[in-house]
Amino acid sequence: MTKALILVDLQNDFLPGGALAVGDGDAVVPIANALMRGGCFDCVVATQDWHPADHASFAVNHDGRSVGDVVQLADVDQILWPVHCVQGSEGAGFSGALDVGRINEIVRKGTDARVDSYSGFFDNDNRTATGLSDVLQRRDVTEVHVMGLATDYCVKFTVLDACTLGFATFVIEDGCRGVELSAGDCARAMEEMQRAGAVIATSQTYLS
Ligand code: VGL
Ligand code: ZN
Repeated sequence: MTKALILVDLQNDFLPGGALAVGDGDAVVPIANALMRGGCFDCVVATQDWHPADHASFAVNHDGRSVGDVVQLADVDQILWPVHCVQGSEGAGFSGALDVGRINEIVRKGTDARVDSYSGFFDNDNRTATGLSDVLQRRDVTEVHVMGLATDYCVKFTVLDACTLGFATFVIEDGCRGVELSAGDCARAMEEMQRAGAVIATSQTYLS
């Protein structure tokens, strides 16, 4: 068994005060640090939402549309978001509290202006791979343990793809926080991940 810890989008824009803040998002950073220091994983991979300024998931890039509207992008429903995680910006940077020195690989996603990428593995149209699966394969990873932001978007789609790709997949529940646009989104996301074959875990399991 070769185990990877996957840290999803622990970036300033998803933390309190950020452009697309996830409630209590900063609470998961100490958990990520403890897990990295715990020595339980063979490698640590961090994903980074990394959009060009003209990205089509930004409401400002669509005339007459607002944040929360849904449009069609590459034939899939796309929720429009505030401008966030623009390549090279402060908001796209990792949390200053994150122990980035322990990250072995960084995979960037959402770099194509025309299509979004919630999953760390593939664009939302499922046509283009980000490179995460190659990184894991190169390191002979068989088990992925996923935590981060946001439960109901990037964590969920990363976990669902990991299951589809055949990785033994674990979600570290207390290491995740969600956007919760509608009440119950995070609970539904956890159920969906579990139904797809992911095991729901807590950070305690790794730290004791
Ligand atoms: C995310 C919305 C837009 C996420 C990224 O990291 O979950 N959510 N871009
Ligand atoms: Zn994004």
